[in-house]
Amino acid sequence: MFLRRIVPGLIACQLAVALPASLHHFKREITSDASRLVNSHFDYIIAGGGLTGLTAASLISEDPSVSVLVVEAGSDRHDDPRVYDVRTYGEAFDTELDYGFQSTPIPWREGKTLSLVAGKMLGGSGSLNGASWTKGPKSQYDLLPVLTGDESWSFENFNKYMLRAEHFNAPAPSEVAKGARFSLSHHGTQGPVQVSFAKGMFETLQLDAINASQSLWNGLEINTDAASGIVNGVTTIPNMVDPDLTQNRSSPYTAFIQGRADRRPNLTILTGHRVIGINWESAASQLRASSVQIQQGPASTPFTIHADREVLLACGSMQSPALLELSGVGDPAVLEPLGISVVKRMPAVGRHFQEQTKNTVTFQPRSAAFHGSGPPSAIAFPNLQQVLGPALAEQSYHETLASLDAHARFLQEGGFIANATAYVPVLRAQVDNLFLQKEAAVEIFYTITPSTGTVGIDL
Ligand SMILES: Cc1cc2nc3c(=O)[nH]c(=O)nc-3n(C[C@H](O)[C@H](O)[C@H](O)COP(=O)(O)OP(=O)(O)OC[C@H]3O[C@@H](n4cnc5c(N)ncnc54)[C@H](O)[C@@H]3O)c2cc1C
Ligand SMILES: *[C@@H]1O[C@H](CO)[C@@H](O)[C@H](O)[C@H]1NC(C)=O
Ligand SMILES: *[C@@H]1O[C@H](CO)[C@@H](O)[C@H](O)[C@H]1NC(C)=O
Ligand SMILES: CC(=O)N[C@H]1CO[C@H](CO)[C@@H](O)[C@@H]1O
Repeated sequence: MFLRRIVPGLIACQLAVALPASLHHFKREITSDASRLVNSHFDYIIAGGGLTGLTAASLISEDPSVSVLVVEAGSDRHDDPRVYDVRTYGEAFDTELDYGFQSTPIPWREGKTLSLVAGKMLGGSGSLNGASWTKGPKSQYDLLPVLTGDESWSFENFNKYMLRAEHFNAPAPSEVAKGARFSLSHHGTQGPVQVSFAKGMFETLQLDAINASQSLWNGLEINTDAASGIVNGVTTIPNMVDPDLTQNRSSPYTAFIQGRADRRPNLTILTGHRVIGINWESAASQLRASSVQIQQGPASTPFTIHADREVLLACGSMQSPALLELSGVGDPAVLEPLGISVVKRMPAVGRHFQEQTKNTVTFQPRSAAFHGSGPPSAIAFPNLQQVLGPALAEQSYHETLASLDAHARFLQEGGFIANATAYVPVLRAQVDNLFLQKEAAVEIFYTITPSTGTVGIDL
């Protein structure tokens, strides 16, 4: 899941030679009023003020000699309890804080659709997510250099930045007694994102769940710190929340903008406006993103803001590709029937989308003594040998390998991927990682919800 979070996040459209810096400049502000911005110039325009957009805005605007504009479709909702109180997880879904995307009907779910939650507000999905501080397995990051030939995508390199983002608050002895475990060497302490164990950590039920996981999945060990890059095991995880009693969400907005980028006169955040297109200039057969079209609502008049250096796309994994397609970058077979003229042929744009599958099972426990207020933090990450048993895992491995080519063709025929032949090695690397490297294959998150009196699992 973490791979999905990082990789598609930031697409630098085009790096151009530095043009003279803008003559206009503004105080750092968050505004929904675009009147002064129409036709203005910024060095960098970031489309989307979610996790990626606000992180990039905070880092780029550290240099006072450049101007940065973030355009965010949603509004600033950091004072809404559905946003700042992570214990209300889920209450923002299917509300005005969520785009409420639906999948196409799924044949193998009797034609039913699936909801794809995506946050529509400053902070994006980073303002409504579960706030779990987890990382993917090191062995999976380390597949990226193998597949791309670029060493800079290794876990070790990624982890430098993950550590730099983090401000870890070590658990109190009382939290350790409830199962909080950590090893300081796997945490950063100087970054803006507050990472803390739940003050209202559930005790008995979570310790029972950890114990039950170990007896159910043979060989599942207690993982002392899932932030190490070793994920397989059962553990308790910290959350992106402030360490004080309020346990406010440490969101992309509160961590990267509020307090931190406050005194940045060259940073402007325009909320309540969508980027609806990128305008291109061509020079020496290179395309350069020179400005963006912006619109407040479907009935309002679009206007232009100029990007003297770069346009960065940070609209999330669903909407960044859509914006590229609206701007003429994609598969001609998709764009032409829609009357979009093709600026650059890139058949993979809008494909290769993988959502994290999720099922939730809840039930009423025999005793409603929850001993805590949450958020819940016990997770088991068994591997396939533990879930299936060694014999069935071995059999499934061979069956899966035998079906890879056909599966890749099925994905290409359905339009899910651009090129089956190129995709087989990617699938093979994932399958070998799960079966041979015995990497964690399932996330079993133990949910405990005092407000509904239920316990359960998300998996
Ligand atoms: C339900 C849920 C639970 C999750 N739980 C966790 C968790 O516990 N821990 C964890 O680490 N991660 C979790 N994640 C994942 C994490 O939140 C995302 O990976 C992360 O937010 C992705 O960052 P992003 O910048 O790509 O997109 P986002 O944060 O979604 O930001 C995209 C932004 O772009 C804006 N936008 C879109 N289109 C336009 C446009 N055309 N013009 C202007 N603005 C636009 C959107 O309004 C949004 O604010 C969860 C995600 C979801 C959906
Ligand atoms: C927690 O967030 C709320 C809403 O933004 C805010 O009013 C309150 O001051 C915050 N508490 C702390 C300690 O920051
Ligand atoms: C875990 O389970 C074992 C065996 O069922 C039991 O002996 C032990 O007391 C349990 N530990 C906890 C912390 O519940
Ligand atoms: C590029 C740009 O807009 N720079 C401005 C940043 O803010 C300072 C202080 O207001 C101005 O002097 C710069 O011109």
